Amino acid sequence: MAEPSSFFDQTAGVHEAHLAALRADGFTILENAVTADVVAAIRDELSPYLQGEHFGRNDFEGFKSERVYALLDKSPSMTHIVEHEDVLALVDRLLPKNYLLSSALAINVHPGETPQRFHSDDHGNSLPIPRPRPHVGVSVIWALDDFTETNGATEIVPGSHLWGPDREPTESDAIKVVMPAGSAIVFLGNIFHRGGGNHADAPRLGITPQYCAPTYRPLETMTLAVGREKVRGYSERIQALLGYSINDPGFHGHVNGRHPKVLLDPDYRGRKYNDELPES
Ligand SMILES: O=C(O)CCC(=O)C(=O)O
Repeated sequence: MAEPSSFFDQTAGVHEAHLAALRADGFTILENAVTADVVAAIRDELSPYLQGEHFGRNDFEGFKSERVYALLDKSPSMTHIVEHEDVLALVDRLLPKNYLLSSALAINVHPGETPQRFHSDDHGNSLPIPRPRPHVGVSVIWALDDFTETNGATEIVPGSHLWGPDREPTESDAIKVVMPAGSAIVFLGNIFHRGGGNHADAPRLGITPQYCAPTYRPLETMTLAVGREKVRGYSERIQALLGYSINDPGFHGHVNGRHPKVLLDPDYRGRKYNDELPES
């Protein structure tokens, strides 16, 4: 499989430009960030789960949208997007160290689906912090089909991460995220957005890995959702994102007083978060 290119290496300063866009507008788009081979491999691995059996159970999930969760338990190729180096380079700058993978799900929006309600992904609006509030998560939506004007492209409300408590989004505030398959929108967890309605004649498949600050509970309990045998086969970075990590300062995330990686490797003796501490 051809390696996806890193556009950050191609043009000096592109990384900073994406960060500036994220801070000002709340989102940025990475066009053609994985190859068609990666898109095809993920589609292939997901196809057994996209047979019309997992439609949403409420209006938010979408009665005409298939939702498949725990993707790292189902599709090994998902690692290409979950630990995509350009995405993580941005998330590294936007979330505290030791951030976690909060969610990784597929959303296949079928024809006839209606728009979702506007929402933010990081659940921070349930905190006793008035808007505008800091983001506590970063979301990514990868297009596995072209996202078009008509097929249910994500709709985002530019700048709404900076809005105060007296403003709620309306349809006219939103723009459609039109992008070719293999592209991704990266957005702050406190920005308003929604899945669009699909008026086309074919489904629209998107994958959304979401990352959260390590002090928040991930949406999916990844240490339970992804089988340990599968986790053993993943990179250290993915293992850490799934929760086999310890947060600094302190001891946040330990298992019986030990680093959770002992559950993957009983001989693991690495000490927590800080290389200067002795092994434990
Ligand atoms: O599928 C999409 O475009 C967005 C879905 C979404 O925002 C969600 O379900 O939280």
